[in-house]
Amino acid sequence: MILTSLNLYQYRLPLDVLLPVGKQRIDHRAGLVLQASASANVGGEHRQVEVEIAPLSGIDVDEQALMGFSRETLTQVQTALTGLLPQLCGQHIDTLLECAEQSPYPSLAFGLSLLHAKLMGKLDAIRPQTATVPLIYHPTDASKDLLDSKIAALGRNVRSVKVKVAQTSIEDELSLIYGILRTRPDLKLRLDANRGFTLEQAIEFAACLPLETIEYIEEPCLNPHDNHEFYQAIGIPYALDESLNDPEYQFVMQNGLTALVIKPMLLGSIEKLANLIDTAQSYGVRCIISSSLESSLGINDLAHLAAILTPDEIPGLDTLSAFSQDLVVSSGKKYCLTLAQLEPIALHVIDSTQQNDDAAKSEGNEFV
Ligand code: OSB
Ligand code: MG
Repeated sequence: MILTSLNLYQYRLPLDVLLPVGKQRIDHRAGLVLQASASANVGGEHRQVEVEIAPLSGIDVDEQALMGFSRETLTQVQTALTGLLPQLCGQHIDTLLECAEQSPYPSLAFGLSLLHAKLMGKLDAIRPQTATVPLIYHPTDASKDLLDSKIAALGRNVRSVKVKVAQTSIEDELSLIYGILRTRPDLKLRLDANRGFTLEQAIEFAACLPLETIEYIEEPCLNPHDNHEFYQAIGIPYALDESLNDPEYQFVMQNGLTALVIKPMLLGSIEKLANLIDTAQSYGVRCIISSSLESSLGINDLAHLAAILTPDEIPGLDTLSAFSQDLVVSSGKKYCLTLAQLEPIALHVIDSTQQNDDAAKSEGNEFV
């Protein structure tokens, strides 16, 4: 298949409630949508697909730079893409994979590899994972009643919830956790400390937790080298999230490591993700595909990818409720922005002289 058109758009969506990015909060999300068309050489099968490319960087509600997630900025990715798209137009779709492997930007590598997978129809064949793990956190403005009603409203099919900890005080957070378990004693908890505790604090906090209800705690310690000692002391297994964002990260099995929280937009190409998942699972470590706060377009693709890459796990994709509108793909919100409503950054159509003979024979008229 040959890439026949590539169109790049920018989006910016306000959030109805603040979303946590580690310990920081954001009130909007911005990113890119890349739309590609491709045609088969012979037979003229034609496909058009879109992907979201949205590095998790930028500024938080206090105008501080977001730290610890994407290293690349949206502008860097946009500049890289603007240079790449004219070269890609007219090329075989496998060129997308070469560009993905060469890109220094994980968000771009992921986006290009996803574009390839979607053009190949690889995401169509599978029903997306619809179960999710509700995310519970204390938005600074939310009352306790609001949180209580969210917990009471959780479906009976919900088995686990993810709770942000190391955000307020140990007392408040323990009372939140015990409150959840009082309402729903059947729930298992995935806690996320985002490296917010010293080793001593992590131990003090975890010592007060009902052990058997905790699936794991994500990044318990400020210094990840302490995670293993945390496990020795308390016996609650931990998961890695921020650690995977280090470009030098290599999987190493450690005592107490039970899961990797995999955020594709922060990590890179699907091939790289699949290799990491294979390695981790060979050590019995679970892999939980998770949101980097993408819009409905990106989340929908992650739900498909999760069904393919981690069919036995429920992904962590419960971050759409904060979005005011859907983007390109409906998740059931009242408004769904279409590409026509977005700001185009670059529009490329194959030049008829670029087409090879086969493509010209089967699809020629379409490109003039
Ligand atoms: O701390 O795990 C985090 C989203 C963006 C950035 C950081 C985090 C998250 C999430 C996603 O919590 C939801 C999930 O993992 O279930
Ligand atoms: Mg986390």
